[in-house]
Amino acid sequence: MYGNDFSAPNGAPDDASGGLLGEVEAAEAELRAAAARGRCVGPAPDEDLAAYFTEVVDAEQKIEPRDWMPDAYRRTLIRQIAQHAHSEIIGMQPEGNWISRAPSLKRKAILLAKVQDEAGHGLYLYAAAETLGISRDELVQLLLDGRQKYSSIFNYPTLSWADVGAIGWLVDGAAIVNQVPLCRCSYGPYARAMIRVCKEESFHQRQGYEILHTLAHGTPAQQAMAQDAVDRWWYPSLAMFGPPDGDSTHSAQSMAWKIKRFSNDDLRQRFVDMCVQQAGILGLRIPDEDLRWNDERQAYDYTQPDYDELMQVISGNGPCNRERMAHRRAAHADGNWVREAAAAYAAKRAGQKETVAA
Ligand code: FAQ
Repeated sequence: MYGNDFSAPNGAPDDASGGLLGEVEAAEAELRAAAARGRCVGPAPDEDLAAYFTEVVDAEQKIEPRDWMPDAYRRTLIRQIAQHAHSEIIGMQPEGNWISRAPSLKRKAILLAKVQDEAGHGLYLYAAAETLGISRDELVQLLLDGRQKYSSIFNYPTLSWADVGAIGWLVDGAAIVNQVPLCRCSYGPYARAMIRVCKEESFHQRQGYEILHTLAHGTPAQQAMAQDAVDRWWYPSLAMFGPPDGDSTHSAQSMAWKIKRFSNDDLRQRFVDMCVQQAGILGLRIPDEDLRWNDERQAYDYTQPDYDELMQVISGNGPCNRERMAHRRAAHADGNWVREAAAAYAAKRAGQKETVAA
């Protein structure tokens, strides 16, 4: 973990992600324990492969790239991991927009490091997807052709410096709530990538929380800027968890395969409950008149996001979809010479090794 340069105010959770980091550590310990248990050596020669797959999943062990897996399981993982990787890469744009305008050298350095981390997350995830038999080049091409998705949230604009705080607190916060259970995903390479990603996301959420805390305790203009950012990012952040359970096409099967561990609505609820407490400490208001504690459910009642808007954004009609994709395509074209040079260098090195071996 990164250093701890921010003392949480009285009553704030030590970990701005609401103790989720402890769950990541527990998942990491479980991964090690699963590897140490019996059945991870592969099926016997005459064993039914589908039965072996089910047994491994039921026993909370990990499916590894060498293992047989149903085609639909492989396709689901490629879809989800690729969408996740693309989100990390496109997700660099809204905050990257503020690197040169961050209010101090310290803020600039922190934001630069955070945006670089997102690139790193994209790389871990593309690498995890490659273990399923598809290349990173193919995945990138699918994104550029508009045949694979990325998260709806990155199609909203960052209008003020406070938006960088709101992205950290709410967007990274939603990302962690969604991703901590993925540390226990049945596919080993994805679970392992998520453990590292979640540890870093926890730092990201904390930096956003600290930006908002500073603004919310600053001048009236700074307070207003922080509140305006939370007002604009709240509902798009709720929508990140996907359609409501009744409309989620993949949840039931993904949960049966232990790729997803909780439904979209369960995770959304967990996020709301976590944010209400933190908003109180920040001194910011969640923009929902109907938000109130429900004693019977032991959870907050809240207003759902606009799912028609989510579908519009997913289908390419959000405020910034065209701009984000145009930027990504231009960056890809600009980077062509780097890929060519790297390939030529790798070919040269391979040639040298052959000569030495001969
Ligand atoms: N945006 O049946 P479900 C981050 C699609 S990373 C776009 O419920 P599923 C870090 C879904 O793909 C954020 N599309 O689907 C960061 C499906 O379409 P398809 C990304 C969405 O997969 C922070 C259809 O709707 N995180 O933020 C969205 O079971 C700051 C039906 O939906 C991940 O990708 C959406 N919000 O559940 C970076 C986490 N929601 O493929 C930079 C991994 C749904 O059939 C800065 N992914 N769709 O055409 C997941 O956990 C899941 O894929 C869900 C969706 C929960 C997103």
